[in-house]
Amino acid sequence: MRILSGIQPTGSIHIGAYLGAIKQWTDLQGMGECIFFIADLHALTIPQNPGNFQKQVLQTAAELLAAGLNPEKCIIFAQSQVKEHTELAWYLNTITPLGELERMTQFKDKAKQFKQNINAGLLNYPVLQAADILLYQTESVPVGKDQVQHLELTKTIARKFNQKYGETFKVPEALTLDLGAKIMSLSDPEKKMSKSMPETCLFLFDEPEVIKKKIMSAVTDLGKTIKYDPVKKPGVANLLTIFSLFDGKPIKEIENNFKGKGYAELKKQLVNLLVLKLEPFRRKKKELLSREVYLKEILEQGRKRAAIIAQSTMDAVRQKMGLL
Ligand code: AQP
Repeated sequence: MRILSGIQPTGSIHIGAYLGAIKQWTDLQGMGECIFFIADLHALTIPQNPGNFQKQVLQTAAELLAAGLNPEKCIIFAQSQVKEHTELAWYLNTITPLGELERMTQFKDKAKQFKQNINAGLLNYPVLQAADILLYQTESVPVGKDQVQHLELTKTIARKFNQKYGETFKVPEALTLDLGAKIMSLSDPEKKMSKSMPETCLFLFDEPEVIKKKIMSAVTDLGKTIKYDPVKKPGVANLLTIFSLFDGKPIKEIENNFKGKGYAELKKQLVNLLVLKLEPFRRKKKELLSREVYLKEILEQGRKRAAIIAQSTMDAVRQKMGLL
């Protein structure tokens, strides 16, 4: 089975992306042919500083390795290094209805957030994402819940291409978790934890004092009972989800352990758990950041392996479309 997913180099990895997607990636390594990439082309749809961009990509590579990706068990590369992504995106653009792109929730959110820069790339983002996935004949895409709508569009595009030009692409499936597919913001538990609002995120590499500050000030509610109820108690439910996923214990058991105890106690124990569990990530990231040559070599090896698969798909695509 071929498994593929990506992450944008737009900031440090937060526990939302880790629990929703990257933890799945590390668990899937070795179970199939895994391809993970740094989506630097997608990141260009919001303003980036060219002087710092390369460093951001290398930092994301270091963070992915620190989070548990193993280059001996998966292919890791930077999206812009395999030119076939943009070529296929163009072809797919020609069969993607504009209306489908305009109704994408992420486009509508980003267009509101970046009013001064509603560029065509922001609208076409899901087409590039479809190209990323279809280029590798991917079967399974481990992602957070926020990406499911884009995955549905990818399936529509794949079917449309196959219908129009003959069977070419595998139709992929999203792989989302029952628990953790959408980790919520610490300051507004009705919204997704998101790195474009860094103050509401807990990053995988935050120092103990920062973890303490962010968790102790997480928004809960006026009640007292520690109960998993995402509708009535979204803040507490979010903290319980994070607790359960890092501790490996079912939510029910955690609820029982906190019977008769208050929110402050839940937060205190969650801080202790996170300080302990995140320590190896911090340590590995520091070590990897000092090894720039090694990081570049991993990305180069990944590029070479990815390019072989990408070129083979593109030979078939060009032929099917009747190009020279
Ligand atoms: N809060 C989340 N809960 C669960 N999964 C999440 N993912 C992101 N946020 C959460 C999943 O992480 C993977 C990488 O996502 P990305 O590179 O697209 O990250 P992002 O969406 O740029 O990160 P943010 O924080 O969501 O940034 P902005 O502010 O741009 O919206 C994906 O599989 C994603 O589903």
